[in-house]
Amino acid sequence: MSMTRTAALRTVAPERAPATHRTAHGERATIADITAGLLAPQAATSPKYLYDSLGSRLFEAICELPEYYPTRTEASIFARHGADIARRVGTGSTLIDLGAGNCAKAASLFPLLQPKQYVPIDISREFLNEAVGRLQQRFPHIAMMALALDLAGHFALPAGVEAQRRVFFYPGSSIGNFAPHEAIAFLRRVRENASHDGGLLIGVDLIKDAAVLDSAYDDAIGVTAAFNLNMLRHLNYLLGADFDVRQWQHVAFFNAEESRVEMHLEARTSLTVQWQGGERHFARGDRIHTEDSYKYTRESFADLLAQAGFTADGNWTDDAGWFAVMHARAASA
Ligand code: AVI
Repeated sequence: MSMTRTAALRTVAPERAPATHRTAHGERATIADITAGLLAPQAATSPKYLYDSLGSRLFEAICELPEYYPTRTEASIFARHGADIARRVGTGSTLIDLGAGNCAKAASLFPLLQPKQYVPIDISREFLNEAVGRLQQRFPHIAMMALALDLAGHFALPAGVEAQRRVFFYPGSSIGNFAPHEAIAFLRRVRENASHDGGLLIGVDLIKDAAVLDSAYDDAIGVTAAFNLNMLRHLNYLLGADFDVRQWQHVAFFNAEESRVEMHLEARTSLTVQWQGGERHFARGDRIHTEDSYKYTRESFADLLAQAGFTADGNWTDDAGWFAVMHARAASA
């Protein structure tokens, strides 16, 4: 993953302190996971560590940037094609929101989709409960059941979730933060939890001109750079590490061969990072690979859906063909 915002950690990283005074706040498994990535020949970290509380707020700011087209383009597709999408999905479903956060995207579709039950899933219970409490007042006729679940591994929906007409909602192109084989594995787990008459409504970012992609992930005022660099503060907190953020720079580019935007943090100078139980030297120009954001064509994503046990059944896009909302049905076994 895994990593999508679904697994956002929502922790708070304190200001930088000398390594000797630092304490690791991460759980043992987290520390082992990050250490293995930092010591790998090509240093890498899971993008889930981008999302401490500041990281989550920086991501919200990214969504408002003129360069970051996915959020507004997806919203424009729902605004323009909402009635058609609702006809395909059907009303009266059990709408299961994967990585719901503040539930705003799903809530904007309630008038069209008129779900019978709404099941938002997020890793943070407090965050969800607050959002669902407010939503239930606005839509008292929709049954709501908030679930705090980590979707990184196998998951099973509890008995209180209606078994019929389960429609999984996964907007925002978060699926792109999985490598394709991980995306298939994740969507297979979703398929296992879908009823025979269930489906999936998903946002997919499409391949486009490299210049558009490069600037979407390296904006003029540096919000995405701050989002990426903030991971180092988070790692300092989780590992008790002594990353000096000023010694690193944000690098992002479209890798056409892999069909993904890559984000890296690059050492601006020769340096050594220490943390509890490890250290690594980085030469000037060495990088830590922090995120991939895969881009698809509608055809290649339909193929991926088929490999996960879904049959593509309708898609909607914007005039420029930059983003797609796709609907798929659970294919019969
Ligand atoms: C959350 N996810 C879909 C974003 C993306 O576009 O891959 C995360 C992001 N990374 C940099 N900018 C936005």
